[in-house]
Order: sequence, then structure tokens, then C-alpha cells
Amino acid sequence: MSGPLRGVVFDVDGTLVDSERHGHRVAFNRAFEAFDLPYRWDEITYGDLLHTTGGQRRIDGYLAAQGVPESERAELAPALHACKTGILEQLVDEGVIEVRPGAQSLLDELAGEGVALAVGTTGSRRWVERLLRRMLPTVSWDVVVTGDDVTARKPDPEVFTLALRRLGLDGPAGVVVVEDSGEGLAAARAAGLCCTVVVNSYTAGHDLIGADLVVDGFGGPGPAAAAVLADPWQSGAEGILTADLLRNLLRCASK
Ligand code: XBP
Ligand code: MG
Repeated sequence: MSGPLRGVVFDVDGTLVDSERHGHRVAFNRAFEAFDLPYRWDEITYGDLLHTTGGQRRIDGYLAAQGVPESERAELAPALHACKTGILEQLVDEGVIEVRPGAQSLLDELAGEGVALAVGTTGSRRWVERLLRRMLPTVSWDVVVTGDDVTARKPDPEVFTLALRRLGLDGPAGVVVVEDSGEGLAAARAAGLCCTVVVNSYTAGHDLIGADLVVDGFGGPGPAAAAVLADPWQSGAEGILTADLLRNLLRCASK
């Protein structure tokens, strides 16, 4: 048994849940429709837009690229984002957003071992809390940090440094971040945290240099095993994320 694993901070979108392609993107498009605007984000376009974290910033950046003046955007972007957030809550209630396979069993294992569990997401608290309640009702989170709690979003480390502070931890030692994207990885590294990246169809092509481990899922026994895409520490990862594997990553990374 390697050094103490004090806490694990989980990203939400693209990590714990498969939310972007059929959740957020659909909600953004329905908001554009509700405002009688001609914009529609197809699945490929949305993949590029995901590099701008935070839904309101994503809308604002897109509107700017369409030539919408700042004076108009200052009102339109927040209004569109509020509308989108309401639609996303409906999609959460309809069960459109699913938990990624294997995530629940890792959360249960960590909770069973008394490891602190935190959320560190760029998403808005309104839908994040609703989703955690509905999709992961048995998980008792020690800390939930959302985009509403920070001034700077990923790749800025603020989400993770705030999560550490709220966990009452004096630093990154003994803490692992589980992320899905290049922006999330950059934020974790900027906070000095060990980071495992669980890629999805939108983030498999992201720049993930510096990750302590890259897998394509949380994995599980037999056919549910995840592929290990990068294991710079030769941590012995074998297709399933476990508490002991995260401990081993910490041990390797702290050498
Ligand atoms: C990724 C994000 C989020 C969502 C949109 O979040 O960038 O902003 O795409 O949600 P995560 P909001 O850090 O969990 O990967 O519209 O609520 O911002
Ligand atoms: Mg994410």
C-alpha cells in the first residue's frame, strides 16, 4: 500500500458524465432557436468550441466570431446562457446525460476507503447539483466547486486550488485529479496536482502531454476494461481505475 491518498477531485463534463455532445450542445442549440437566432452547433463544430471552457464564454466567443458587436453580446450571451442552463436542467431530468461506465464503482471504492471526494467543474452550479443528485445520488461529496465559485476557468487552476482549500488540505500532496480534457489537465498541473485523464470522443485528440495516466474509460472487469493510452510512470495500469492505482500514481509522481 503506497502513500496516503487524501482526496480525489473529479471533473464533471466529459469525465463523470457524457454530457457535451447530446446534453450541452443540444441545450445551446435549443437556446439559439428560442431566441430566433440562426446559429446551430453541429457535433464537429462543438468539439472545437469546447476548447473555450464555460458555456457563457463559449457563446460570447462564438458570437464575436460571427461579428456580433460587444455591446450586443454583453446582454445576449448571459441571456442565452441562462436559457441554455434551464434547458440543460430539463435534459438532466429526462435522463439524457449518463454516468460513464465504471465511474460509480470507483467512487464507491474511494468512499469505502474514506478518501475525500470532491468535484471541480467549470459548469454552472444550478445544473451540476441537479445532475449529481439525480445521476449519482449515493455519493456524498465533501466539496463541490463549480464555475460559479471561481473568477477564472480551466485551464486556470483556480477550480482545483479552491477545491483543495475547501477540503482543508494544505497542498496538492496525496490528491489526484480525474479529468477528460487538455484544459482540465493544464489546470490540474498548474495547481501542482497529479492528474489522470479519462478521454472521450471529444478529447481523445487533445494535447495530454504531462498527464500521469491516460485511459479511454474508468474500465471494469473483462470486456469492460479500458485501454491505457499513456502510462509514463509504468504504473502497471490494467484497464480499470482503482484506488490502489491512483495511490501508485501518486507514489510514482512524487519520486
Ligand atoms: C466543461 C465546460 C462547461 C460546460 C458548459 O466543464 O466547459 O462549461 O461545457 O457548462 P468541466 P456551463 O470543467 O466539467 O469539464 O454552460 O454551465 O458553463
Ligand atoms: Mg471536462
